[in-house]
Formats: sequence, C-alpha cells, structure tokens
Amino acid sequence: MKMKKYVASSIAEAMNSVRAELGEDAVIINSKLVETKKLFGLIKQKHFEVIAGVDQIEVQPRSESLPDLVEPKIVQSTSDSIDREGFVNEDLKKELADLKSMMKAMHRQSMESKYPEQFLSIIEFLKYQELHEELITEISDELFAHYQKSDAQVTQKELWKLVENFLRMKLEGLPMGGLSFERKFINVVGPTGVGKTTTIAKIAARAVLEKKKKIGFITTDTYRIAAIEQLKTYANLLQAPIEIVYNSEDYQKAIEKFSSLDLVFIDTAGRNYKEERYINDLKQLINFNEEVESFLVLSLTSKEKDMNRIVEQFKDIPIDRFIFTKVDETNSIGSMCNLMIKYNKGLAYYTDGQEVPEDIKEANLTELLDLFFQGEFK
Ligand SMILES: Nc1nc2c(ncn2[C@@H]2O[C@H](COP(=O)(O)OP(=O)(O)OP(=O)(O)O)[C@@H](O)[C@H]2O)c(=O)[nH]1
Ligand SMILES: [Mg+2]
Repeated sequence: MKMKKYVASSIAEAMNSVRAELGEDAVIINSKLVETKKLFGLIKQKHFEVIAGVDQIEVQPRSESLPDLVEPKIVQSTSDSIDREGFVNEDLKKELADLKSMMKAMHRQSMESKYPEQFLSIIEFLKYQELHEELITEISDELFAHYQKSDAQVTQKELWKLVENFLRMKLEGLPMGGLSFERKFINVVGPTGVGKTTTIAKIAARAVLEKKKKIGFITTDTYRIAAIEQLKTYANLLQAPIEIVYNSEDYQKAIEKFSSLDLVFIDTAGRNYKEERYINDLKQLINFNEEVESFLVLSLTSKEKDMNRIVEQFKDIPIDRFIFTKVDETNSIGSMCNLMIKYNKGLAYYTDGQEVPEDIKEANLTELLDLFFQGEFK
C-alpha cells in the first residue's frame, strides 16, 4: 500500500489533495486536528493531518470475484479529541459531515465499478427511483452473493426478482390497507397543501358509496374560509353533516352530536410543520384515544429531506399509517419505500390525481411493488 501524509487548513482541502494524488480508491487511515502555538502560546494555529493510502494491486476485471470492501473510516478519535479540547465549532462539524459524505460517495463509486456489468441497469433504476443509498448497497450485496453462488450464471430476470423479494421482505411486516372500520374517528394530518381535504373526500365517498356507512365531518381548519367551504362542498355532495370546531369544547360537542354515525372524518389545518405550536394545538384539540385512527399525509412531490423532518415533527402524535399523495406528479416513488422502512410505518392509501373519488388506491403490497418496478421485469 502506498501511504502519504497530507497537511491542510481544512479537511475538505486535505481530501482534495488525497483524491488528486491517490485517486478515488484512496482510504483514510488516520486523521487528526493538530494545534501549534506561536509567540509563547499567544497565537494558536490549527491544521489537519490526514494519512491516506491506496492499494497498488491491479484492479481486477469486473466479472471476477471481489475482495471484501472495507468501508473507508475516519478514525473516531479525531472528533472525540476535538470535543475534549473544546474545538468543536459549526464549520468543523460541517467539514466532518462533508468529509463523511465524500467518503461515502467514493465508497459507492468504487463498489459500482466492481460490480458485474449486468447489475448496472438495475442499480441505475433503483437510483432513478430514489431508493435510499443504503438500501441500494444492501440489494447490490445480495445480488452479488447470489451471482457468486451461481458462478455468474444468472439471468437479468432472476436478478430483478431478487430485488423485488428484497423489497417485499423489507415491507411485508408493515400494516398495509385503508380504513380498518374498527375505529370511528379518522384523523388526517399533514403539512400545507399536500391533499388532506381532497383525500378525506375520496375516502369518505368510498365509505358511503361502497360500504354504505353513515358518516360525518369535523374540520378544525378554521383559518381560511375557503378551507371550510371546500369540505362543506364534499359534505353536501355526500349528504353528510359537518361541524366546525374552534376549541376542545366544540370538539366534544361535535363528538356527542355524531354519536349515531359510523365514521367521522376529521380534517385538520395544514400549517407550516416547522411551527411547534401546530402539533401542540392538535394534541390539545383532539383526544387521541383508541377510537381514533390517524393518518399522516405526505406529498411525493416534496423533498425527502423535508418529509423526514415532517415525520419527526409528528412523532408525538400516534400516527397509524402514511398516506402518500400526488403519485401522478412524479416518476420516482422510492421515497415512499424509504420512509416506510425508516419509520417502520405502513401505508393506508396513495393518491394519483385530483379526481374525487376516483384517484385513490388502497395500499396493497403487491400493487405497490408493481408500481415501483413499473413493469421493468415482467
Ligand atoms: N396531482 C394531484 N393533485 C392532488 C392530489 N391530491 C390532491 N391534489 C391537489 O392538491 C391541491 C391541494 O389539495 P387539498 O386537499 O386542498 O390539500 P390540503 O392538504 O387539504 O391543503 P391545506 O388544507 O391548505 O393544508 C388541490 O389542488 C388538489 O386537487 C393528487 O393525488 N394528485
Ligand atoms: Mg385542507
């Protein structure tokens, strides 16, 4: 192994030199923050020392067996010692985060270049679907294990089937399916404009038309006249009563009024999820008990990073399942799977258009997988 020490004023700078000199396959062997003092200790200077190395063994052709890949690691003591000495500042944290993601990207690139050619279209597809990077790595490793076991004699169809089985295994333990009809109150929450009210109208219409349920609506969205009118229109079409609720007393009264109904749909105000108060207000207003089934609505047109934040924001509310909307407005639906797997939460419905009540599908694992693979290997 060829090794070299790099000294730079930032980790990013050191990494640039490492990549430029040793190439993409370089691994970090050690890194540390070094402080030097000048003028009797009055002036302190910080710099980074990075020791990097690269194997000088010739790269194996793609189809041959792979050596075990070692994930490049930044030696943990670096950040510890920084913590101890009280040097942690935002810039440093950011640099470490950048470095980590850079190392991950390098690792991924080196992995891809070593997978058999046959895998590449599959990996490309999974990336296009925006499936989480870690899941793609897990899948690729499974494919590779199978590839080795069968002495490289695998068909493309077999590989796709393995990918499908992998996702099925990840998702099959999660609850899938629409209303349980065991709980009377259906509470729908989520950020602004994702399609909460429209989705409620779709689910409610089905409950009336297909299941002949007696339904009612409660709206807590009292901020905008238009919001109340929107739900009223649907309530009128379905000839169902609607109550507008401003506080918890109103909420209690509405519940009593609706005591003879089978199902009550609660539409909540979509507000900026970053507002702490929003979640508190919801908790104050709605009595989350065993009679309430709660769905968190997320739009697939949102960035996954934001969706993650939203889910975390709602962690104090007992969400039963997700509803994903606007499937028709995107070509990549991996984030649905990412979120379900990450938060161990199932799916009630997904919606794919503005038409009420047509554009909604009750979640079902096989159909979800069909949607994901888009007939890729059938
Ligand atoms: N393309 C598409 N549009 C949708 C879908 N679901 C809802 N919409 C549209 O998204 C817009 C917002 O829908 P609403 O139901 O009012 O959303 P909301 O979450 O209740 O909004 P707020 O109450 O303002 O927070 C409307 O124009 C809907 O027609 C869907 O599945 N696909
Ligand atoms: Mg609404």
